[in-house]
Amino acid sequence: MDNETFELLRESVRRFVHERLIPAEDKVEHDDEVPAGIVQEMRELGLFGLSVPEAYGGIGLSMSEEAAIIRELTRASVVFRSVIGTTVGIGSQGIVIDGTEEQKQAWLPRMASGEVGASFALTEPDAGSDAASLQTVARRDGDVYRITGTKRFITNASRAGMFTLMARSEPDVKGAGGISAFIVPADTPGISFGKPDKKMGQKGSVTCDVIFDDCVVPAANIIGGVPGRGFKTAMKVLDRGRIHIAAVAMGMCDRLIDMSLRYAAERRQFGQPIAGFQLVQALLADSKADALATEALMQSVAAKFDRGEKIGLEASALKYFSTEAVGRVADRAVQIHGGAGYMAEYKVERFYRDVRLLRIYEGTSQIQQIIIARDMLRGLDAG
Ligand code: COS
Repeated sequence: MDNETFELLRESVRRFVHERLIPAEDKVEHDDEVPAGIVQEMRELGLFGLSVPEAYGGIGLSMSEEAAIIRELTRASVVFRSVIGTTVGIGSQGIVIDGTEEQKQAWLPRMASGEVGASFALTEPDAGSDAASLQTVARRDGDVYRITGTKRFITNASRAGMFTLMARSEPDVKGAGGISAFIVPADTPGISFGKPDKKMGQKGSVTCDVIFDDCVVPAANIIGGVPGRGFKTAMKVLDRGRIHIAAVAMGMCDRLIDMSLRYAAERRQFGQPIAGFQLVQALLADSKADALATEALMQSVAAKFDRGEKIGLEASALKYFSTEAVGRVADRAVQIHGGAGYMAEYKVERFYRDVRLLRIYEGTSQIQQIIIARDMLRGLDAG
């Protein structure tokens, strides 16, 4: 995208955040729902199509550009990002990265317009961090597969028009090699939903179990058309998703630092603004250092991704660092706000709870550490 058009997009997202999203934050928290009017405005802004290539009706941003827009968007409560998150990220990218031309044409334009939401169905009751141990079965039956299993904590499941679903299609192959990624339309008979999950934070984002009971899906719906490659597709999607999550952490760092700075400058104790005290300044400075380090790492990893280079280790390091960093920033924001930081009215306690999830979803901090260390050790083996 040329610079001028990109800046226009960034500016309209910035305006949307300040004029529409931040004023709606309390209502979303209270109602546990993002208003339909705001979802519609997100469609009109093209936010569902950020990552869909222009050839398929999207805006076709590079990863660096997408990260910048997501950073802008998540200066409002991260719940708003969650509305588009799975369609822009993990739900659609399997098709973008590994899909056949027919699959791209069939699904991407409708995702880009926001007509069809996409969800990513990998996690199961007994397969979280150990994704390759998933048990959902896809049994071949002529030209179709019959899918049976339960997926857990599936974001936007109830809003989705399709699932990118990982299931075990090769009964004789254990582990990762036996898994295929399927496109499962949400209106396929046999799909039902569990109760909406009650969560620590992120009120207004929707997650629940999805139960697939003998769902019949054409064999042509295997992403890329070749069975047994679904785990790799999921891992590629997550590599990219981890850069996107770092942008979410970045946006929330910006917001929390801004709130902390303003509060410290206004709040007076001992006859002066608390920002005048060096112990408060230390908290502000540490948060700024965390944010700048996140920004630098995010930009370099996104640029490397855009150059088509291998980024597995870097994406994990970025996700690990940025989400731990925003956790520290949120904790300091509560501390700077003192008693007010513990009170719902000031929103800091809410954001503190909201960002806790960032260290868990799309791979826990501990999984990121494992990916980083394994890659380092592989480098040693290879000499
Ligand atoms: N890109 C492409 N291929 C990849 C890959 C990546 N980033 N990571 C792994 N693979 C490939 C491997 O090369 C291997 O292929 P071969 O057998 O042909 O060599 C295959 O996938 C299996 O990889 P591996 O042996 O590393 O799998 P493990 O079972 O050891 O698991 C982890 C790897 C732990 C990294 C993986 O299960 C994971 O990321 N878990 C977290 C899941 C997650 O983030 N869940 C969040 C829910 S979705 S919001």
